[in-house]
Amino acid sequence: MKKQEAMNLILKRFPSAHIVSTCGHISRDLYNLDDRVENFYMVGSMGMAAPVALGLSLVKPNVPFVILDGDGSLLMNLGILSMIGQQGPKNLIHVILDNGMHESTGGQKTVPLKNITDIALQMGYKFAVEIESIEDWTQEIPSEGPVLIHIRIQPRSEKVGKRVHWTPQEIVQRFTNNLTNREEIVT
Ligand SMILES: Cc1ncc(C[n+]2csc(CCOP(=O)(O)OP(=O)(O)O)c2C)c(N)n1
Repeated sequence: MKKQEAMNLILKRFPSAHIVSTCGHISRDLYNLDDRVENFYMVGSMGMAAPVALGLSLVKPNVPFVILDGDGSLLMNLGILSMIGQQGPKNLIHVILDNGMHESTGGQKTVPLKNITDIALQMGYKFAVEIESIEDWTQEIPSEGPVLIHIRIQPRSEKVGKRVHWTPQEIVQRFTNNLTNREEIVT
């Protein structure tokens, strides 16, 4: 599956979720696909999208959150799986876009993510699924979490889109302004 296809599936399945995306091309791709006020583009800090989203999901338990993580970013902070599993936020969906590399910095190979769905379940996630192709997506993905969706994506074949033009301060400002007024559950 292409990264853009995977992102479109996620946006369609969780249309009203606030999304915290990891640094590099994943945030850049989300920005170019759909620059919503509900997007929090994590600038610079690999491995920190998931902890930020965990904190938000605990403070705003009635708002759905999605993490768009990379395999490299998750590996940078694998311990977050145990923290999310232990805290058990029902409103948190953790998506790993796994291209087997650090695409953003030139394509250096990552250590392969094996059985990450089993590990997540052992850690306390309520549901975990590995997706190889669009056909796999037909199965029911629950919206009550914590859920882990491990999507294997192809290396990029097209040019990467433009950089996020918002400053980190602007990203925080528009995201939090929007979130402050948001309390209802809509998945
Ligand atoms: C702690 C830290 N180390 C290194 C970097 C540099 N860096 C930015 S994005 C990236 C690769 C991210 O890989 P992955 O999460 O797999 O996403 P992909 O680039 O493949 O989309 C690296 C190494 C960083 N931002 N933070």
